Amino acid sequence: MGSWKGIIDHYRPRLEMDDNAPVISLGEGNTPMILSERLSERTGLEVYLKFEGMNPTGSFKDRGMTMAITKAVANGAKAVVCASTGNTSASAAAYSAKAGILCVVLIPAGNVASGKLAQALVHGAKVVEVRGNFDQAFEITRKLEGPYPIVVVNSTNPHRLLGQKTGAFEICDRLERAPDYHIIPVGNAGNITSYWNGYNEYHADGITDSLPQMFGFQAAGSAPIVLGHPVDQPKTIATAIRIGHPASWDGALRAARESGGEIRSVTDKAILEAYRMIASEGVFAELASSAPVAGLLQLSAQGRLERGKTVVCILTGHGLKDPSWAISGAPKPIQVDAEIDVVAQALGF
Ligand code: AN7
Repeated sequence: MGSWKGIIDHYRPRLEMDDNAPVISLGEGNTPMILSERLSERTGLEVYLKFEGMNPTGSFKDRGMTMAITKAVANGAKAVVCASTGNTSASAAAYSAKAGILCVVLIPAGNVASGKLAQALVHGAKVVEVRGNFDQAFEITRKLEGPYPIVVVNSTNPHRLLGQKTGAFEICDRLERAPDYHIIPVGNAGNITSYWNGYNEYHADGITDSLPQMFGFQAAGSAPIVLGHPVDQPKTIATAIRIGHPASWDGALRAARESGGEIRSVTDKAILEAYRMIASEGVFAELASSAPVAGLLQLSAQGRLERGKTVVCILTGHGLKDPSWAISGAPKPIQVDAEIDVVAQALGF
């Protein structure tokens, strides 16, 4: 689609957008859906990886942020704020820069991947590091709106969730049907809620004639929905989903229950293995984005998925956000003198 101009332009009638509002877009959406031959062979399913890391700021957050910032600007806002484990802040910073408004981000000190912090800084956001975790930063953020002239652009902002459902539309448009299974990481649980809304909208309008089973995966050390109670000190190497008090908890449960799916957890070890597995097939997604692949392998090993069916895993963010995990687990590069013979020898020729 050579003329792709972002999700508002493409899906406007489904997004409750005022026709005359100036659209703040960086060309988000229309992300690749990559058939994984290896995962398909291993599981006996047709496995697609929807690579949301290919959005303008490297994560799915851009689908909701184009909406939230467009609406904020239309309503006269001069400043927005979000709490973030990193990707929301990167996206909010970029779209605010595009709109020419102030962006404030509250992030958990020491627990945001360096690439995400770099993005917030380079786009000129006011970065506040909170000595605490995401949930604490989020609680403060919510209390800023109302008393202060600032709009919250976390996924509690309804425009965010409207935008994010376009991921489901793209999948159905591409497959020309709904997938049988949808597997997605769960942190604050906004995205699984949005996808379920999107699938239901297409189904209700008769564009698709079925609905996928929805499987959400939390990291084992940060799995409040699986445990059935909030986690005050969430732990996981997948910092993007290190969230113990998810805002859209009910939405995630509804998606799982209504679709016949489940909210489950995967260990950090399984996440890291999945991260390396998809990288070995050419797809570099961040740790949190590897949770659904770990989840696919778990579900498949337990015989929970019917062979021959179609499954889509949502790879929510790009691996370049946090290259440290890629480097630490790989063999060291060989260093040689700048001589053809030396290079050839080092290569074993
Ligand atoms: C790569 O950026 O919460 O379940 O503040 O960055 O909709 O929260 C990020 C979440 C999955 C979880 N994958 O999505 C934030 C933030 C990646 C993420 C999630 C996030 P939700």
